[in-house]
Amino acid sequence: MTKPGLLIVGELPAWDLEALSERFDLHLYYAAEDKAALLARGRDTIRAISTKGEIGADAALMDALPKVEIIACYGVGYDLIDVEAAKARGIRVTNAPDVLTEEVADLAIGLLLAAARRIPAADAWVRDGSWKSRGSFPLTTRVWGKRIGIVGLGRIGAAIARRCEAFGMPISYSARQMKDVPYAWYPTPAAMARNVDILMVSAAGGAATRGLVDKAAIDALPAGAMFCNVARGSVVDEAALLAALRERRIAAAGLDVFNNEPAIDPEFATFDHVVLQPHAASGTVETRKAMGALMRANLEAQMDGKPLPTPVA
Ligand code: 8YV
Repeated sequence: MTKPGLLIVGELPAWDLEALSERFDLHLYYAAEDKAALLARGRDTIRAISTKGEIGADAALMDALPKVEIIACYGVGYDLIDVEAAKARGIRVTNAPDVLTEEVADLAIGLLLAAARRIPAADAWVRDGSWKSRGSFPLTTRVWGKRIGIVGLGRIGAAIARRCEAFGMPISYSARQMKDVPYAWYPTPAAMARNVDILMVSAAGGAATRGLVDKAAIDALPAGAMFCNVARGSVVDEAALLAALRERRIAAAGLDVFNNEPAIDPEFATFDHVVLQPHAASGTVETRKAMGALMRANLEAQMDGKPLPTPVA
């Protein structure tokens, strides 16, 4: 029996490609020099697309592959998949929620500690001999006990909040609706910002949250506040963030996500009070294996005519 075609839009680990190749005929879009030719070749046989949160899938891709039945996202955020276009074409969409929640929350706390305690700079201080030649590293900033405001208290935001409880941090959150949690609620990041020492962004991306952390929110942060984003660059007014970093109104920041990844605004790399990550919050072997397995389960369920484990459309 011929295997159904699967378009792999973004690079996946070898273990996923190997497992997927048992059920599918793989078309590696990311590796193809002539992408149009690859799509033309697969036009009649490609029945599924695997994509990533940071790549998505647009209507033009769907139109190039009229036999596609499912787009499976290797990630929880599917904001770059044109879900309306998929629905209009009868294409199912799935994501990979839950399996990465705790991992992303871990990196959020790690970024916060790394930025506040200047862990990368202190590491360099030891390596380059500054400890010996210049003495003690300059004093840094405390994290435990500081007031944190979490933008978006979904699965990941709640996992970050649980960790912050252990750090003795008074917790606030901004969300459209108040939730049944023992934390202070604000309807917007701007309303919350003046009352926190740390702003942590963990809201889903997409049109509904574009620029949610606006200039008003960033400018309302107390002088010396800290900032962290493990969500999407699009959720934050990046020009306002850059201005606050430039003027050191934000004293430390940990950023995993940006606009225009991976060609991010080069000014971020000029700041010594910012710790940068290459959109890696879910990037452990354990979690990526779980994400890959869930994506495969969705793809295989569609081919077998079974209910999809984690559909979003
Ligand atoms: C990426 C993410 O998808 O899950 C998400 O929404 O942003 C990440 O987990 C991951 O980098 C896989 O490409």
